[in-house]
Amino acid sequence: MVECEAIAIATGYYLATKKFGIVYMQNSGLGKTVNPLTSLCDREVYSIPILMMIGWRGEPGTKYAPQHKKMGKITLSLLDNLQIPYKILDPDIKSIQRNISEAINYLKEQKGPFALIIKPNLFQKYNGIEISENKFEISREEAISFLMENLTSNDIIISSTGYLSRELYEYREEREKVHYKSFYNIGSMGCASSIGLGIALQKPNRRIVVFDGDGAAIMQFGTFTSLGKYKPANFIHVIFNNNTHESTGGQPTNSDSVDFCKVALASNYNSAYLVNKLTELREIVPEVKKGEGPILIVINIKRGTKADLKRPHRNPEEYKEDFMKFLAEYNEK
Ligand SMILES: Cc1ncc(C[n+]2csc(CCOP(=O)(O)OP(=O)(O)O)c2C)c(N)n1
Repeated sequence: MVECEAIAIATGYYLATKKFGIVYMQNSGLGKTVNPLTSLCDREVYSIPILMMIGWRGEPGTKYAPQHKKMGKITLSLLDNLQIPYKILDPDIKSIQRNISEAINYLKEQKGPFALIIKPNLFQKYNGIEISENKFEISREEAISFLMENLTSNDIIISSTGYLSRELYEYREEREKVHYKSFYNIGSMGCASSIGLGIALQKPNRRIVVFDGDGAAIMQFGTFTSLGKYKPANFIHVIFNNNTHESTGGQPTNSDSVDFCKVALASNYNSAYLVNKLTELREIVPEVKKGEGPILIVINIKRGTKADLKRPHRNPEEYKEDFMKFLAEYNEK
C-alpha cells in the first residue's frame, strides 16, 4: 500500500479505538506521507498520535544507490520541517527502551506523530513464518527474456523500481551491452506507467512498453484512469505479478485480491490479458503487436531472483542522455 494510505488507516484506527497505530515505511515513502501528516495528523489540524518507524536508506556517509541519496540526506531535516520529533535507534536495547518510552509519552501527551529512525541491520534477520510461495510458474527472468525477444528492436521500455529494472538491466548488459532503449525508473515507485504515458503522447509513432510490478501498480492505481482517458494507441502495460514487494523482502501486496484486467478494462484500456504460462504469452503476442493500446498484460510470476543481480552502474544522468537521444532519433516503430 502507499505510505499516505497507511498514515490515514492509522488515523482511522486511532479515531475508532483511542489507541495509536504504528506505521513502518522506508524513507523513500516519507515524501508520500507529507500531505496527510501536514493536513490531517498535524497538531495544528486533528492532532493524531502515530508511531512512525522509518527505515533510513541513503544515510550520508554510507554507500547507497542514487535513488536513495537525496531522501537519505534530507530525512531528518524533513522531519524537522514537519515538526515531527524523532529518535535514531541505536543497537543498545536499554537506549531503545528509553527511546520507545519517550515516544509513547509524546504520543499520549502531545497527540501528534513521532518517528523512530531505523538504520540498516538494526533488526536481526526475521526467522518467523516464511511467506508462502505463490503457485505461479514463470520466472521474472523468463518473462523478461521472452518479451525482449518478441518486441521489435526500437520499442521503448520503461521499467519499474527494484528487481524488474535490475533484471532488465542485466538482460541488456549480458546480450547487448547498451541500455539506451530502456528508461530504468530506479526510484519513484509506481511512476513507470505515467512516465510511459508522457512519452507515448509525444511519440505516437513509437511503441512504449512499461514493465511494472504489482506493488508499484497498486501504489499509483489512479494511473490506470489517466491511461484510459488519454488512451495512447502505442502503449503496452505489462504487470509482473508475484503478489509481493519482492525487492524489499517479500512483503505481501494486495494483488492476490485484485483483478488488474478488470481494473484496466473498467478504466478504458482497449484490451487486457492474464497470462500464467509462457505458451499463453506466446499465443497473445501477435494480437498484442497488432492491437491498439492501451493494452494490459498481467504475467503471474513466481518469486526468486539471482543473488548477485547487477545494478545500473553509471550515473543516472548518463543513461538519461542516451535514452533521450534514442527517443529523438527515431520517429517510426
Ligand atoms: C514510495 C516508495 N515506497 C517504498 C519504496 C521501497 N521499495 C522499492 S522497490 C519496492 C518493492 C516493489 O514491489 P513490486 O512493484 O511488487 O515489485 P517486486 O519487488 O515484487 O519486483 C519497494 C517497496 C519506494 N521505492 N518508494
